[in-house]
Amino acid sequence: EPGGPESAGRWWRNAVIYQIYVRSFADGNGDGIGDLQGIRSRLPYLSGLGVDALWLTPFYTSPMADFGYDVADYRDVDPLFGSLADFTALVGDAHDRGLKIIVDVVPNHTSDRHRWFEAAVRSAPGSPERERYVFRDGKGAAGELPPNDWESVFGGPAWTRVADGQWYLHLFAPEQPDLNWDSPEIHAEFESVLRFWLDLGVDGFRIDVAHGMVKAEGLPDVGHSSQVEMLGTTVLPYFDQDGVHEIHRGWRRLLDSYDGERIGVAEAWAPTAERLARYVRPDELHQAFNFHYLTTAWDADALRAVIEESLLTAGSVGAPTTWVLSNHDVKRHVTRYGGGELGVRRARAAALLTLALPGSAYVYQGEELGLPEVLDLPEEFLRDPQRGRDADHGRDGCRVPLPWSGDEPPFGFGSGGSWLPLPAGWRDLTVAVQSEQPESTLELYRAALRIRRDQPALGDGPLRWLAGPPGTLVFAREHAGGGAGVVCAVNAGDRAVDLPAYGETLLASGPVRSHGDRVELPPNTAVWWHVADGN
Ligand code: TEU
Ligand code: CA
Repeated sequence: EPGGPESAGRWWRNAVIYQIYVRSFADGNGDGIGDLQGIRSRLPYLSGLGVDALWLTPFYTSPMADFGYDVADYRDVDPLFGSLADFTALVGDAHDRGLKIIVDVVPNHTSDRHRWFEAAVRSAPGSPERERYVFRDGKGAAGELPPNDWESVFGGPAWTRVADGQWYLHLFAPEQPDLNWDSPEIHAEFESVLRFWLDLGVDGFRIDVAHGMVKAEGLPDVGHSSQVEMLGTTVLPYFDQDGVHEIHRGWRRLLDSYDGERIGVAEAWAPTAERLARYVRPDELHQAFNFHYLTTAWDADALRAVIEESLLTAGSVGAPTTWVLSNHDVKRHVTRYGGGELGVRRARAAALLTLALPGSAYVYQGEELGLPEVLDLPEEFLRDPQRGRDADHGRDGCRVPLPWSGDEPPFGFGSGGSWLPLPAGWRDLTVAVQSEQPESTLELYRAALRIRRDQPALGDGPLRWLAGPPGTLVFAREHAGGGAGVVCAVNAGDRAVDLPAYGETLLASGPVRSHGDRVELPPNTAVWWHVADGN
C-alpha cells in the first residue's frame, strides 16, 4: 500500500459504506428537504448502526434538474443543503466518531447553468468555450437532424440544438451537457476539484458515470436503439471506452499522493464482470459498484453464479468486491424481491448474505428499516427526469424521506413537512419503533454489523462453499490461518430445508427451528453460525 500505516491503509477492502441521499435523509431546518445539518444531527444513529463510512450524494450548487447530478459549481454547497462551513463541521464530527466521508463527483457532465456551459452557448461554433463540451453540426440538408443516433439514458435523443443550429451532447437530461474529456482543461479542472475536497478532509469519491467520460472517436452511430439493458453484452460507443481508464489512473495517483487512505469508487455500468474489473486494476480505482449483484434475482443458483464471478474477476486484479442491493437509482430491493411480507423476508435474508460475503458492502439509507419502494406517489410529486421511460414511474419511489419517529408524516424527518410524502403505514417502520423491537429489520442490521466487526473471519478474506440442498447457499468464512469462523446459510427457495447446525447460532433473519445437531431453515431465511475451528 502506498503511504499510510499498514493497519489502517486498507480500511476500504471490507468497509460497510452507508449511502445518504442527502435530500431525503434528515431535514435540519424545517424546509422539507434533507440537508447537511440534518445528517450531522443523525451521526449518533449512523455510528450506532455500525457502518464504517458515509457516501453523500451531490450537495453542490445545482439547479436540481437531476437533484444535484447537474452541478453548477463543483466547489460549493447548494444553499438548500447548507454551506461549506456545515460541510466541514459534518466531516469533523463524523471523523470524531470514526466515520469516513465519501462524496460524489460528477465528471461526465455539468449543469446547463454551469458558467462554462453558459459561456459555450453564448460563444460561436468552434470557439474554445464550445470545446469544453461536445458540440457538433447536425445532419440533414439544414443540419436539422441530430449528429448521430445516440439516445439519452433518460429517453429521447442525446442531442439538443442551440439557437445557432449546432447540437450538444447529453447522455442524460438536456440540463446535463456532456463535457469534452479530450480537453486538457477539463482534466486540470477536475484534479483541482478533487484536491479541493481532499483538502477539506474527505476520505474518497464516488465517481458518477465513471464509464462515460470518453466517447468513441468520430462519435459513430450505435446502429440500433441503445435503450437496452445497461448490463448487456455490447460496448456502446459512449460507455466503457478504453480512454476512461487513463483518467482513473490519473485520479488514483492524485489520491495516493495524499495519505494512501483516500479512495475512488467507480459508478460504472460495465457490460460484464470482466470489464468492470478493469476499473479496479491496481493502478486504478479502489472499488466499483457491483450492479451485477444488484440486478440478480432472488434465486440461489443465480446468486451463487454472480457471487463466484464477482469474486473471481475482482480477485484477478487484487481488488475487493463490492455488494450493492439498492441505491437511489433503482427500485428498492424489498419490492424487487416480491414486496410485502415476502419481500421483507427475502431482504432480511439478503442482508445476512450480503454482510457475510468478503469485500465491501453498501447500505442504501432505509434498507436497514426494510423500506419498500413507494409505488403510489401522487403524480404531482414526481420529479425524476427518468420518469416516463418504459412506462417507468421514475426513481422518486426509492427517494422518499426516512421515517425517524412519531405517529404522523413526516415521521420526524423534519419539522416542516417533506418534499415527497411518506406513507402513513411507515408509522410502524420508524427508527424509534424498530429500535424497541428486537425482531425488527433495524435490529437485525445493528446485530449483523456488530458481529461483522467482532468476527475477524468476516473481514477481508476468502469464502469456501459448503454443500447444501437445492435452493440454498452455504459458505464458510475463515480467519486467515484457520481458527474460528462463520458459516452462513441462506435458503432462497420456497420450501424449508434441513441442514446440519454448523455451530452456535450468531444471528438469523427469521425463526429457525433446531432439533439436535440439525436445523430446519424456513424459506427465505438466512442464518449465521459461529464455528469453533473453521469446520
Ligand atoms: O447514474 C448513472 C446511470 O446510468 C443511471 O442513470 C442508471 O442507469 C439509471 O438510473 C438506472 O435506472 C448516475 C446517478 O446515480 C444518477 O442518479 C444520475 O441521474 C446519473 O448518473 C446522471 O448523473
Ligand atoms: Ca432542509
